Amino acid sequence: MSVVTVQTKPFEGQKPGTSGLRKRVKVFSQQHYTENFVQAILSAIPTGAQGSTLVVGGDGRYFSKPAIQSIIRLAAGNGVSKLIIGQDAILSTPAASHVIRSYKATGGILLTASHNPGGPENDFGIKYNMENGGPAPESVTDKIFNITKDISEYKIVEGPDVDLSKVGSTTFGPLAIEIIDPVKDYVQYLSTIFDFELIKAFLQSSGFTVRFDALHGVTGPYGRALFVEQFGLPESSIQNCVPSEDFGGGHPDPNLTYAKSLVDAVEKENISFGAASDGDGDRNMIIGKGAFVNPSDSVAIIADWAQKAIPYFKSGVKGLARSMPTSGAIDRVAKKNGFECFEVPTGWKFFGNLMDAGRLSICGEESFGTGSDHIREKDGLWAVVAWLSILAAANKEKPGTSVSDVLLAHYKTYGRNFFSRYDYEEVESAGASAMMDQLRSKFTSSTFKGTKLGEFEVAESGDFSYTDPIDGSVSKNQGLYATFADGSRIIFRLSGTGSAGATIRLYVEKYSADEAEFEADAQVGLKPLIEQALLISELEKFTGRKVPTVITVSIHSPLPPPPPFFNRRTALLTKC
Ligand code: VG1
Ligand code: CO
Repeated sequence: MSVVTVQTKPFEGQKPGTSGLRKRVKVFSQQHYTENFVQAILSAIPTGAQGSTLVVGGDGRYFSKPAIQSIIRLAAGNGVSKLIIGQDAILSTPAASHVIRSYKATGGILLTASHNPGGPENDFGIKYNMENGGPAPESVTDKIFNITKDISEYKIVEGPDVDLSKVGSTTFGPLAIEIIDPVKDYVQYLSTIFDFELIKAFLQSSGFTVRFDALHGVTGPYGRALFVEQFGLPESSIQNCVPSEDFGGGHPDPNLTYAKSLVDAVEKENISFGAASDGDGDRNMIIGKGAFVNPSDSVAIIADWAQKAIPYFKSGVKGLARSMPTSGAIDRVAKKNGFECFEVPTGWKFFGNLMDAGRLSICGEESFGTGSDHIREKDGLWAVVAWLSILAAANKEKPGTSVSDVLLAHYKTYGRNFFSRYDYEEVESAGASAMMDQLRSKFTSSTFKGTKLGEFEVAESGDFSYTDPIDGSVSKNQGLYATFADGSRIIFRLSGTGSAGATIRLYVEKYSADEAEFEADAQVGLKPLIEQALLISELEKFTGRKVPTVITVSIHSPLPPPPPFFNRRTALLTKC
């Protein structure tokens, strides 16, 4: 088997976004498209592809199988020593992060478009993770993009497809291949972080019931291993746990719209605890009967309970962090407990340096992402088991404590950060950019401070810029924010994970220490703020959109029924 050099031409737009390159399958399946991008990744590996060990896996979505065979040929052509591949091309994003770290690999190539739908008409994605197990920083993704802009050839070794269905070792020409069980190492690792025996005893003895929904994504086998095999729960405690290439035709996004069958089951069957995960297993949603845990609250609550409920944190919490648009609930936990707290741009890649430097233990994003320094990706099942640990600990103190009780107790101690996000998906790119440009000129003007938007007086505003405290790298233009005199905020940013057009995200937040408001509907309290945001942005004028495609609301109500107003798609629905 000898190395063959294949001539190619650059494709436009191979720029990795918030988390890798995401495009329609039709785009990825063009001749040379995937090969160009993978060659750019291999050429951009800081220590070189030659002699490296790479982990390869993903959420198993449509097009993963041909893509992985291309990666094998390219890896061999570029002198990679060894590939560690999840059986059947499967490895959840958190499990891949763990495998990279525990096998001391050079990095990893992850085949996923996360929560985006899959199938021939939908999305595929590829991203590169570094030797710390975390997503490549901007310096590396910029290098990848630059290479794609003038790539003229790539190197492969030709040969037959490799059978990925059996665990064990094989070779492809000069390349060693190890096919691993995608679930075993990860579940074993979680058992060292949490007290599985305690959780099991609580679930077996308290009458507390659980339903986990993998939404046909990659976490199905992981969920079965945890809930059925480890915690001894019945089969009825899991649903949609067989991974499918098109996620059963659904949208593997754990929110109250796409995990509706879970929400309905929790309400109708009186289930105490419901949880769901996204296509690649890094996001999570936590609900109880009549209660939805907003992700910004979830990370704050996990941080608050960590030392007493999770063995991994018994020796201490090093620091906390959140992405900029995530509500300030976690900041309050940090302040009370004397923990350092960081605000980073959107995207998990910004947490890694802080973790590597030993300054960050627990962090999260408002977009259903929660995690810790046990790996370098957000981790859906980790968050679910963290919540079960909290509930086990809370029930030890006071039997009968529900998800709803945990939420209310938290608000009573810290007050409540009301939060909502409006998404305007697949709007025309030019209009979205023009809207952001005019807003940028307002938000960055020196005269904006002190002006009034309705009842809200601007205290601070700008285009968020982040200087990494560890390596000093600067990330500019990370979102337009305005903070008002009463502490509330509005934020606008463009999504970096969409595969067509532009998606505008509007985030609003308001704090209340008034106990009488703790169970209120966030949508009502946030309305004046949302109105001002829409006025100042002139969103309708620039985009033609009257209503968002998705609304995520932070709401807590101890009374059923919770949906359908939590997070809904309106008539403008374009994707499903
Ligand atoms: C979105 C979320 C962001 C998250 C990213 C990847 O990015 O807002 O918080 O880190 O998705 O999540 P954007 O640029 O579209 O707002 V995942 O689970 O899709 O890897
Ligand atoms: Co994901």
